Amino acid sequence: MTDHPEREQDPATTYYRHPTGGWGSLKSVFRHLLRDGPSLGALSTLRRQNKPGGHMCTSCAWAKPPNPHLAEFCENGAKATMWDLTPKRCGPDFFAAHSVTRLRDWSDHDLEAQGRLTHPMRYDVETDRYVETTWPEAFARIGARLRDLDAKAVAFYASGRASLETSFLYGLFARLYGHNNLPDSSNMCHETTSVALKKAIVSPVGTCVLEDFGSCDLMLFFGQNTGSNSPRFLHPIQAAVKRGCRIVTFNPVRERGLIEFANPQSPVQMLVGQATEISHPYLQLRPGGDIAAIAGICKHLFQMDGTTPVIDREFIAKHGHGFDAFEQYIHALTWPEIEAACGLSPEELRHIARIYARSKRCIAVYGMGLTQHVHGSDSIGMLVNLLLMRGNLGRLGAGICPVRGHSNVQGQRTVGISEKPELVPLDRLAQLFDFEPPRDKGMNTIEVIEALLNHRLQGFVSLGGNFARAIPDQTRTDPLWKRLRLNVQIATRLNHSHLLVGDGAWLLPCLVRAERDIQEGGAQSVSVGDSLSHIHGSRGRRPPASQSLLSEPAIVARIAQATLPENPAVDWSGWVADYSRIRGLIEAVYPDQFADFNKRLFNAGGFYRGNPVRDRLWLTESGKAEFTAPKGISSLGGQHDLTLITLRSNDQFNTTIYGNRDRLRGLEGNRNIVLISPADIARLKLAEGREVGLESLYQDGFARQLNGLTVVPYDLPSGCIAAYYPEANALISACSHDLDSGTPAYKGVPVRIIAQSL
Ligand SMILES: Nc1nc2c(c(=O)[nH]1)N[C@H]1C(S)=C(S)[C@@H](COP(=O)(O)OP(=O)(O)OC[C@H]3O[C@@H](n4cnc5c(=O)[nH]c(N)nc54)[C@H](O)[C@@H]3O)O[C@H]1N2
Ligand SMILES: Nc1nc2c(c(=O)[nH]1)N[C@H]1C(S)=C(S)[C@@H](COP(=O)(O)OP(=O)(O)OC[C@H]3O[C@@H](n4cnc5c(=O)[nH]c(N)nc54)[C@H](O)[C@@H]3O)O[C@H]1N2
Ligand SMILES: [Mo]
Repeated sequence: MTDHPEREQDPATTYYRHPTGGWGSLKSVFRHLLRDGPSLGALSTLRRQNKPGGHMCTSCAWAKPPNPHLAEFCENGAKATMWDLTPKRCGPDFFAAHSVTRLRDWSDHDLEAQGRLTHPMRYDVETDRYVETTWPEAFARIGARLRDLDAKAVAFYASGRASLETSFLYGLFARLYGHNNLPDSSNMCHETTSVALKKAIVSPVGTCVLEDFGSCDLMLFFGQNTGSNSPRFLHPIQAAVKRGCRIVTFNPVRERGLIEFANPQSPVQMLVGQATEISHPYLQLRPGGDIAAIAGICKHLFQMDGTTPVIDREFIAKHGHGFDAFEQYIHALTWPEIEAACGLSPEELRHIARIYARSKRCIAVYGMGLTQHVHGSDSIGMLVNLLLMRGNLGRLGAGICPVRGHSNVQGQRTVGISEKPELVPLDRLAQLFDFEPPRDKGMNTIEVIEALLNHRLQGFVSLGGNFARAIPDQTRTDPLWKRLRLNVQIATRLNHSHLLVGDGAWLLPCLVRAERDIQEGGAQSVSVGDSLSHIHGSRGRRPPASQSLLSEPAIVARIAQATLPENPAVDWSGWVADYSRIRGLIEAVYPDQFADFNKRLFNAGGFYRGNPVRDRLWLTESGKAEFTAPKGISSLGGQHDLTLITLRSNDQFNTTIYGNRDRLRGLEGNRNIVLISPADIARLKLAEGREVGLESLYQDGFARQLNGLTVVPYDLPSGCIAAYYPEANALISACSHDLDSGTPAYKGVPVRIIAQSL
């Protein structure tokens, strides 16, 4: 690890001295800009990023405001665009020089650092190399192989970056081919949200719009790292704090972005080095302790509710269902069990209950800290309970705000990328495209892993992403991929998933969103949906990285064409010639949400898909919002000493590792580290800098171990340790996931330290 001087002096604290944003973020952007020597054109692309008529950033899904800043991008958005527009190329010469077996020893960072993929490639088993192929050959052979396979044993994965147009075609292709096997990166991410919010309020997405952040007086943050993962959200937060809005954060890790923030867009803050203090208070609860913490706040609210009412009983009588059972559940909980589960004292929770009781308009914000747990859905249900207790749904300045990850992950799910047939208007698809769609449930991510482990999976098509590295249980799954009879990877850069291949593997390079997309009908635009359910058009203008690239819609359509029989109702070539026709199809299938899609494509700030919850229309069976009780008070089962959470740094985007500096956490130089509190280091007789291994204590009959991790002292609650994603994924069992949605429990891994790595 680093030999950072400040840490030597004071191991108990983080040693990052500067606020989020500020000069640190500008320096970080410029380092990335200069490293690859991007063209002036690439730099000018940033000027148009996230603005009407420009291209929508491929980093996070945070909202794009109607009145953007001069530079409406953040450090990470700039990195993502520069990464996409790198001048480096990874072409046939590179693959001729390196066997696939050899490349498997490379890190994902080194693989991606080779630059953009330039040519369609086929894996040749004899020479163990990717060799150049032509598009017609690739499509013909992929189509023939797909026809040969059992459709139900093939999965079409999508990473949440592909546009609405591509996603619609991909979902339609899957159903015409004969399956609903459409796992999505969302299955590892906010699937918990889709399931839990659906149960409570039917809307599977957040209820807030940007206006709400302008009028709330309290924001509760649960397990969302704004500074690293959705930095542009810091602007409305900072403005809210300035107006007097209070921010309370629940997170085992003291994340810099939620502590203080200096706005790079504000010359005054930059010059005088002044930052806005963000969270007050900041509660470092135990991992998986959110249900207990929220239950504790609710318990206090019941106790405080007297002559001065703090529970909105009028709202509950009119709009809530199941309140009595919920009240009984809370009464039955004892303070010792609440404290044991979350690590926060009744006094600390009373303080928050008081803040909440004084607030008139509260927004609850959350991320992976809630969703990636065995009882993740129940935590979200509890958060809805908390909001309902004071009528904080369906009015201005209030609501629930899951912060989504990939730039179009929420959008994809609304246009048919779903393994759940009941969520897709199959009858309308049947009518429009004259076929009988499959009605059986498809595989989600966990079920694809199971099918791979049971040797039932025959083929895999990947629309972006790095599935083999993003999933849990890599040691078990890695050797099995090469048994597949087909593995098609549509990608922009080389990654590890492309190297776990056997006969029938294809690597198909595509355009990135900032690049010009010219089809028969002229220059094309695509569209994406953001975290606040607004749809934005996006137009790329940069010249493509290679003449041999195709767009994602074109690749999907041409594989489909090569696979499926002729169908006069399905015009793949015509649709790809003019994407506005695909948007027309989306409008025809989803008329309520996408009315006048083409006309509204470039509305400033996007157009809103709408959410009945904003008008207090509850489409549940009871006709009211549902209070729910959790299955357990803690997301962690059994007795174990240490819980591992897996973290992202601000120098990565998922499995894309830009570099080794976790600037906001003050960590640098090495990602093979394990963060442990100084108290636990002493208790476990470890020492800073010592190399250790971790062993999973999850009981499913398989041993899981990870060695070579350097101990780094860090401010964490006792019993909580942390390591980076994806490096730590081999420790996580695919059987350990949210019970309702199947989202892997990446933030609740029972482990023990094995004193010395072997
Ligand atoms: N720079 C950058 N931006 C990204 C990404 C990236 O990798 N890099 N990824 C994108 C994607 S796909 C996603 S989904 C989002 C993810 O963004 P986030 O939702 O912020 O996800 P994480 O960083 O995985 O974890 C969030 C926080 O949860 C906390 N946490 C862990 N366990 C618990 C718990 O039990 N309770 C509570 N209350 N907190 C807990 C962690 O300390 C961490 O601060 O970001 C998107 N944006
Ligand atoms: N331990 C642990 N594991 C996790 C998580 C965690 O918090 N902890 N988080 C989970 C979450 S939230 C998510 S979303 C998943 C992420 O899982 P994925 O979405 O599958 O992974 P990414 O790392 O985002 O995918 C990166 C690859 O996408 C390709 N790519 C980039 N841009 C484009 C494009 O424009 N088009 C195409 N076709 N390809 C492109 C590049 O080849 C790049 O290598 O990981 C999950 N895994
Ligand atoms: Mo995600």
